[in-house]
Amino acid sequence: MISKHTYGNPFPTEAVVGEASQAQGDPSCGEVSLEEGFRFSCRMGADDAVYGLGEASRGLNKRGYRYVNSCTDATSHSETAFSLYSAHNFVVVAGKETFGLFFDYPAQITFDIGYTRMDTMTVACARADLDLYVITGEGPYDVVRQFRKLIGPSYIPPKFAFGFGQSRWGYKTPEDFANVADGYRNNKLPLDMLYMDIDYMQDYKDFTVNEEVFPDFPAFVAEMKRRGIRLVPIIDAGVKAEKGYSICDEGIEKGYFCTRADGSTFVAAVWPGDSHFPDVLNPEARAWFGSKYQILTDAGIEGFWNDMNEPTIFYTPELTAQTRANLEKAFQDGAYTPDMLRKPKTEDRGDYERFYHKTIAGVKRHDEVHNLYGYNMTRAAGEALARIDPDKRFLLFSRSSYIGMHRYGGIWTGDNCSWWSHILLNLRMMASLNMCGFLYTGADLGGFGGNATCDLLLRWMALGVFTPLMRNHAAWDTRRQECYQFENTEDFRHILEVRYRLIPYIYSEYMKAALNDDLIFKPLAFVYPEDRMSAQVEDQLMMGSEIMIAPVYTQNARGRYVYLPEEMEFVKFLPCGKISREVLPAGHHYVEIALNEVPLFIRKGKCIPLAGPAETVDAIDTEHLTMLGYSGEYEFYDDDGVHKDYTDPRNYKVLRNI
Ligand code: MIG
Repeated sequence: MISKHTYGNPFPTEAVVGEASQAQGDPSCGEVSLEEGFRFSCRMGADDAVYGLGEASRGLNKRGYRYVNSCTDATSHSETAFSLYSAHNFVVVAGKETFGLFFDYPAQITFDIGYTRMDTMTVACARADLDLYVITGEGPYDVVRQFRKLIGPSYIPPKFAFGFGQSRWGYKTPEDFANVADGYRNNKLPLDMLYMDIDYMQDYKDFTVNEEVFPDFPAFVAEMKRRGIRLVPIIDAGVKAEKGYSICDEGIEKGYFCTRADGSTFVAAVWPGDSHFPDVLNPEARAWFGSKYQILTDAGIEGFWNDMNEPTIFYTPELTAQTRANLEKAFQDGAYTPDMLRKPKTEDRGDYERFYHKTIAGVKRHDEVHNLYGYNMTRAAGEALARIDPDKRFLLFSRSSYIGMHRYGGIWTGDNCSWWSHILLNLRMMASLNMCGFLYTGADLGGFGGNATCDLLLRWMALGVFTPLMRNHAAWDTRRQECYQFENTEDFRHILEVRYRLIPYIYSEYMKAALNDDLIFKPLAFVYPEDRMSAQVEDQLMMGSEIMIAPVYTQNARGRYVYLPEEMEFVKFLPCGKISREVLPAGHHYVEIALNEVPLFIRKGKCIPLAGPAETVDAIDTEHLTMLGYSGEYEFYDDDGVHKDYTDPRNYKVLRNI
């Protein structure tokens, strides 16, 4: 049951596409106060768990912290982080009473989940203009599934996007890319994508390619594709302010950029220097900005990643002027302290109050609709790509998002670090993101910031084997971490080989989840609701309907403890190409897992398909699959991975393990 409680005059975020009955009065699961903005509170029982929030720090169970949903260019994803890049305002309280809450509100909103008082959850925002959806059901899984129906179907990428991708901020020239391609191909390391970070552009100008460096870009794209590698360029939110740059000129002429209060075009510095921000909340401007992606699809590009779309702002002229004035005054007053030179935190800069959008609900100051920017930038691309080639799927993912964006693209989880704790964070986020509709997601394997070590990357990739987006990405100033940079290339080859052998299964589970508004990754408690221990497990997930994953995330560990809610077959992919299998009874076990092994657990009575090794997704032979696990049947989904005829009954096959 879903009821919708409307307060004030909500902004049409277009997050919800399904039906909910309009309720009168406040929800019975908590108390609403409209005294200062909006505030919802409810008591939590000692054993209640709280799930959801999508991209957020900390555990699967979100209890015991305060999360500020305000899309932020988050430089550190530590336990202290209140805000990351996205705002996913959905939680499920699971306990004696179980209910889901979606706060459809486009600006900053705070979830205090047992932070101020351990037994109380309070969700508060500055304006009482929102729709609150309350979902009741049989348990947390049922509530999540109803929510997923409410927000509409998840984005479906092309099949090649399930291959492995290599990325690094700092690849600049065709030689840089060719060297990485050689590193993979010459070492027989599977690879489907190379990501192009901002340096491919001319002066960081969106939809341009540095023509001196890439004199014949379409030929380069085609040559890479001939080697089985798709190039995936980045697009940033900020458009360089430069006379003569057609995107800038056109946007100004048509009034498609965000404006200041006085109507002048808003300017702020990001990578290209002074930049304008496409007003993606204005449907006309959104269509215009989206149409520019065709410049690159015409060159043969089939996928994009959208960055800096919180939007990130380095400096505004206003902030610079104000800082200077403050400093001068402090010098005069003898009150200068060195920390005055430090840039204030995003939330203290006031930049989001300096510009405006022309939305379907009238002119809005940016801070009132802040959390919708990345969503609508990616929607611009998604809608445009569907116009450019209606039958074809494109790869598309974003850094910032709001619920609703999951219909247009995936997300990656941004600038993590080469930390062991971020392997665990990656795992937990997968389930939380799935609850909010984001199925095509993954983290920067090996870590974006900091220096990866060989063992960290191996362990992290053994988790990445299961994430739909499997990409190794790092910052320019870190140790190189492509899979051929370490002494034991064969171990990386083995892990990648396991990924490609599992792609038929991963793709099948992805498609079934996307087509049925279901989850790929679930907390154990969703599948074993009667089992008290399952509710405690924070470092294992159920994947699809057949398997459980339990990555090793501790340095120098030879294995890990794992909890089995029921009998399962413990499977290890060994580097020699063999597979070890052992039936383990329900309960706690210590399982040994070497650095170069990939573990998974098959649920009792279930089986999964397995392909032979391949170096690209296109080369996977799905006609000759073997089965792994218990004897039984598996419902296998497959299609050409390119077009959109998902409902063709021929896409489903029953595979038997005898
Ligand atoms: O301010 O384009 O999260 O993946 O490599 C940094 C450079 C901008 C942030 C992205 C990261 C990317 C980087 N970008």
